[in-house]
Amino acid sequence: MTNEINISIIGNVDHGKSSLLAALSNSFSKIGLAPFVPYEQIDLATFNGEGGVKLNRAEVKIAGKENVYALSDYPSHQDFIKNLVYGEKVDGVLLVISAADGPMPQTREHLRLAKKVGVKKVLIVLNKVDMVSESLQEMVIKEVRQLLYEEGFECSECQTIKGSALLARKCGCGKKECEKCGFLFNIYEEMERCFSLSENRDEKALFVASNSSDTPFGIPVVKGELISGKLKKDSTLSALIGNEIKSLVIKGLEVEGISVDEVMAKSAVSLYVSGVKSDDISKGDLFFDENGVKLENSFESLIYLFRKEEGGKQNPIKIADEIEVSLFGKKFKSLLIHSSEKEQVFPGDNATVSFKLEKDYVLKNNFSFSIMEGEKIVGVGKIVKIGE
Ligand SMILES: Nc1nc2c(ncn2[C@@H]2O[C@H](COP(=O)(O)OP(=O)(O)OP(=O)(O)O)[C@@H](O)[C@H]2O)c(=O)[nH]1
Ligand SMILES: [Mg+2]
Ligand SMILES: [Zn+2]
Repeated sequence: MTNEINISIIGNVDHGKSSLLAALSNSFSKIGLAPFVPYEQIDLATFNGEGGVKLNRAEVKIAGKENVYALSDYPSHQDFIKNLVYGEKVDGVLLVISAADGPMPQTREHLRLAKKVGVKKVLIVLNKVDMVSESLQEMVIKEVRQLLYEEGFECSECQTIKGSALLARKCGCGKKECEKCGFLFNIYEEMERCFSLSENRDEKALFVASNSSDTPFGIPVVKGELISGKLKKDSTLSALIGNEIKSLVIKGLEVEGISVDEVMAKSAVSLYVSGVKSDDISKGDLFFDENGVKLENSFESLIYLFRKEEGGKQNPIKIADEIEVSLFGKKFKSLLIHSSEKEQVFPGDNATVSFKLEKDYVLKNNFSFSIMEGEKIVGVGKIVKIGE
């Protein structure tokens, strides 16, 4: 089984992120490890994503020996943040730094946000080396290392790679010996070495119910999505049903109408279960493969409020505001109880804030949620810590 490892390409505007992804795609397509995606398509990336939230990103998958590296580039800073808090978990980042400019404010902000959502590995790519002398390049690398240290990435043991994305993209020969394209292979090897373990991915099963009904024989069948881990026939799960945790047994599993003994994450599944009634199950109920799941009602999160152009709110939010959040499609009234950096969070801003839900739910790090205003999604968030 190949693991898919999610890598975000980050860095200041214009430092060469899209050029790098285009160069990687071009070269690795020549040796059959990636599809060819032209620069223009990467640069303008549009992608309609999860749960009604529009996520723009360009993705190129490069096959490694055992893993597939899904590399994502974002057309704007806002898209990067939205993806970080609402997209799939980021396992590592390629930090693109222009040797001609050095680290910039957005470089720091990207790192700070990545750190907040649990990213541990950073691979530095010093780009645009065609523009400056070697001694200047070394100075910039020192500055970047200092920045990583300041932002708490001192344990990221990835090596720094230098090159010119523009020259490599234009050559695109796909040869390791090439003076221009060779560094892309160094990046590839470093990804294999540095990103091969997606250590902090939760492999426990988590299933989210979307609806349920009864079979003619009276057995409840629950449709939903397996978000992580795997499910097996005849296994027991803990389920949050209404306000209680119950135990249920999987009597049967179906994927696309076909009965199976086991399913892996990311599948739409129908579960035949015993131990609950179909009437008790509603959208957003969670099933887990672990014992001792605790119910909680408060968490700290990284949030991003949409700008007006993205369909956001008019006003900022602040402590003591009553805010509706939606977790897996289940809506909760909640209170904003703490904000660590800002008193008010304006549309277009990101912030670390804590919420207290009106009732308990199963809460875990990395759960994404949306911030609602009536039926409209006006922001997104990701849980980074449980409790107040
Ligand atoms: N000289 C030189 N120019 C480069 C290099 N890499 C990228 N560029 C140029 O820098 C500019 C920005 O490159 P992009 O790849 O679009 O940068 P980006 O980081 O994706 O920019 P945004 O998406 O706007 O944040 C373009 O004009 C590129 O041609 C390089 O290695 N050397
Ligand atoms: Mg770009
Ligand atoms: Zn080449």
